[in-house]
Amino acid sequence: MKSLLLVVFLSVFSSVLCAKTSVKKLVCEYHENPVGIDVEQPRLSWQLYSDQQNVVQSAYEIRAAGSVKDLASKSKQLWNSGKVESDKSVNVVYGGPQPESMQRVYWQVRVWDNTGKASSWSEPAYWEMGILEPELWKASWITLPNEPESEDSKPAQYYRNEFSTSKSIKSARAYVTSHGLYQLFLNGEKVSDQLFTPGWTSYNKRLQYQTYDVTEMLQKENAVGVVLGDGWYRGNIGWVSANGYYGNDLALLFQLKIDYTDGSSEWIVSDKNWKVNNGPIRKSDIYNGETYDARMELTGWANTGYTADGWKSVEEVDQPKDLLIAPQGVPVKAVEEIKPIEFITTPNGEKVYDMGQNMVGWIRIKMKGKEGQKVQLKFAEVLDKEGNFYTANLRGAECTDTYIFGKDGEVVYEPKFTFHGFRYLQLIGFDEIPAKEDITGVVIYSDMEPTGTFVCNDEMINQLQHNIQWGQKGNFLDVPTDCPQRDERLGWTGDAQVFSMTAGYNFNVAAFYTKWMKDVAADQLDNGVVPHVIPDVLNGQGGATGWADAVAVIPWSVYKIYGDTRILEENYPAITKWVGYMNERAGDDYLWTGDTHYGDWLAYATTRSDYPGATTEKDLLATAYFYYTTTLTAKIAQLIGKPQDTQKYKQLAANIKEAFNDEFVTPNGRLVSHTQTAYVIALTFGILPDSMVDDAADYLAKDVEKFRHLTTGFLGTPILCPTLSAIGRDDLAFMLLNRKDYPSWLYPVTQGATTIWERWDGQKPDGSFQDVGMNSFNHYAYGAIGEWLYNHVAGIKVDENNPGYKKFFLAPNPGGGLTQVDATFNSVYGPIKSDWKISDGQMIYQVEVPANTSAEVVLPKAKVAEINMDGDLKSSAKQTGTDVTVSVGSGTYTFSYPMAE
Ligand code: RAM
Repeated sequence: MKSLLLVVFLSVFSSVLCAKTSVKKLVCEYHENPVGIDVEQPRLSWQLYSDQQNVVQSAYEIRAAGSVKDLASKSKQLWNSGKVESDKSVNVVYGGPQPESMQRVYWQVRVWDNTGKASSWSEPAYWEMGILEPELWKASWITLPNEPESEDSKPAQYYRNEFSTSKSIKSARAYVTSHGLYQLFLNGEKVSDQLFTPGWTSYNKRLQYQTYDVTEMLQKENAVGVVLGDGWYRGNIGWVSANGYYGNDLALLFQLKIDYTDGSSEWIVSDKNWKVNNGPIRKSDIYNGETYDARMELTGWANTGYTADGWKSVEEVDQPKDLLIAPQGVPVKAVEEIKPIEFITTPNGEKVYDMGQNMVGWIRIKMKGKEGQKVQLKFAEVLDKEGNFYTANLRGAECTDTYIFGKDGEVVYEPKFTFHGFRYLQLIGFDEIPAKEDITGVVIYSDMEPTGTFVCNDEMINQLQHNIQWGQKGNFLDVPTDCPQRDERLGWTGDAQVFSMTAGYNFNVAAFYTKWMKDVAADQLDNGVVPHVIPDVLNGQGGATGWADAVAVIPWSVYKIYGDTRILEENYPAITKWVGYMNERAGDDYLWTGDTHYGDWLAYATTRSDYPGATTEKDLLATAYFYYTTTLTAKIAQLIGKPQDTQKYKQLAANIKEAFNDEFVTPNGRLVSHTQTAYVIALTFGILPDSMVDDAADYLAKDVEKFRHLTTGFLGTPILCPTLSAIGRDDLAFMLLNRKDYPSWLYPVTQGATTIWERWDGQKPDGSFQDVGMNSFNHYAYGAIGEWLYNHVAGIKVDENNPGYKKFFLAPNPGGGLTQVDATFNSVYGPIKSDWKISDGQMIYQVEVPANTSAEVVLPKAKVAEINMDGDLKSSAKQTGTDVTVSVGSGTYTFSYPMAE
């Protein structure tokens, strides 16, 4: 008895001890301990953890100082927020004195929960400012003088210099950027795992530099080396001018600040004393690949003591420094590695490795050869129907890495400044085919934090989810691209906007989009037109409905997912300019007609004479999007405190709505374009009068019932299942999800797809292909169904009125024969879980709600009296039709009940 009491006492005691809330995951501007930022008022976020239920933050205190040690010293702190009564734990604006260039600020936070108990102080975190004043750029832009003219790609450039340090070093930072791509080496070592630096921005207006903490890498005698490749700056990109869109000359800007322990500091900068040479990388082109001639290797070039015979003196060039910015996005890295699954000799005799996954990056290969021997690696997404290596869909992109051996023997090679989108690797010119172990697929993408998982009991749907996630990995390479393989790979706005909510389930995309939206604003034309691709490399072509609207839709998605209002404020001028443009094009009748658009791009089409395809009139789409973006603008104006604008845009929206209905809708709710896309757009955008919604919903349902398949393209597809669900036709939505014949989401899965295809029938059942002119097998747009899988099928749903998942819905919707779905989403407050399972008619629903949030659980086909749940939840359970809703605070909960038929 005594011992039992002791156990009870101990467990109560320990639960009291654990009951304490802890504070973790401190981030600044969505990054953990970022070094080199230039956000003037950085925002700080943290997460609360507790093993108790219903935990809410009632207050917080932040303190900041110049060192960890000074955090606790009131007199030395830079800032102390004091105890702030607030439940805000995401994006709290730093309120201390404006940090200076290169200043590091340490911070920590403690919170009080709703019982008034204080947490301990969190572990310290920090951020460090970059270079805020252009005058602090002490380095000169340097370049290779008298580079020979060539139509073709030119060799990469190697820059070097040496310097010594005389005293003991406290800290050292390198600040680096380039025209073209760079890789930085110190004393022969690569400084960072970041790839494709300085990243891709609207180079003529915004050019990123990176900051590296190199304190540990410096010695007494040092060598700095930088390689520059063509990249997006002067390589082939877009199709307006094949190469050199931003310029024809590569250039480097490098400066290193060394702080010594005696308080003095020193700058090492790029200037006329640097030397430059060409080396083994003879070509480095994103589309065409890399050519590496090992006979021209500059062994030891980035180390001290290298003689640099034959190197030239650089030329200093006058290039702007006032457009330099610190990165806000997510660095590209080699995030994963995969191994081939099979070696194939094709009917044509090609030697091919199958990597088993359509991936983006390159191959690292261990191989043998003889001096002067040339071997080539070629890349393809698919094999043709005979099983041969198929590259026609890469269009003009050569996608070939060429290696020439410098001497007899074995080498390990991987390229530096190119990437390929491929599943199959062809080996050409080898005497001996390297073994499987010697081939590695290096998978590169913006290293976003994975935030979502969706797993169900249907393997084909799981494969679809896998394909959606790999589509995102392959196309989130500093900018959201349409595809990663052919001579395109551009930041297409339409694709990005339809996919943005899905993207935000799979990975944390807040920082990624924050950066890209700045390029959208930078490249917007004076008249408000948003270019089709961002960064704009098509000379300002733009202004297409559903594409240009990315300017409003993506900030709105980021607001919903992360509760971020700053992105709304920052993009508001660009958003209103775009609405202004549409308004002008529409004119007095509020109908936007007659302009050129992509429309419901790649919608279902046939050659059958009695049914040519599902063409939705572009004027209808343009006017509908004009309405939708105007309604978003009204909401955004409201949120950022512009009530007059809210009224203005509400009125404009009302005018467009009236005009739309007069022009495109019959009195019985039939749309002039009687297509699935027209109906889902009209219903989801809320452009129809209430009295017509049921009729329009009926038309939509009848159309789906008639075809028993989707007929939608880029604009309709993302909202097809959501709209069917919203009108109460989950049966049809699941029917479409489960369909395996073309056109459907699962048809590519039946064909072995490992990414989302650009077209519903990229490869036909007989193995033949769609039009080679446009047939990517890694295009994420149709993957936008992912949002519905997460928010409807799994049930993790954001509440737009309480953005960032401060309050959200857990509302699963079993259907389509699924019996189990397990989903997670790592929100800015912490992990959310929604797992449901039906067995023998019994529903078991397990959820997790992070601390400092709450959720409305919606249990389908339930009766209050029949639900097993925590006793204290019963009182809040409400029967609404066939559902029961229960309000829950943070914690984990299980509900089980017999599901009504
Ligand atoms: C194609 C792109 C992209 C699409 C445009 C309209 O070239 O691949 O996906 O947005 O066309």
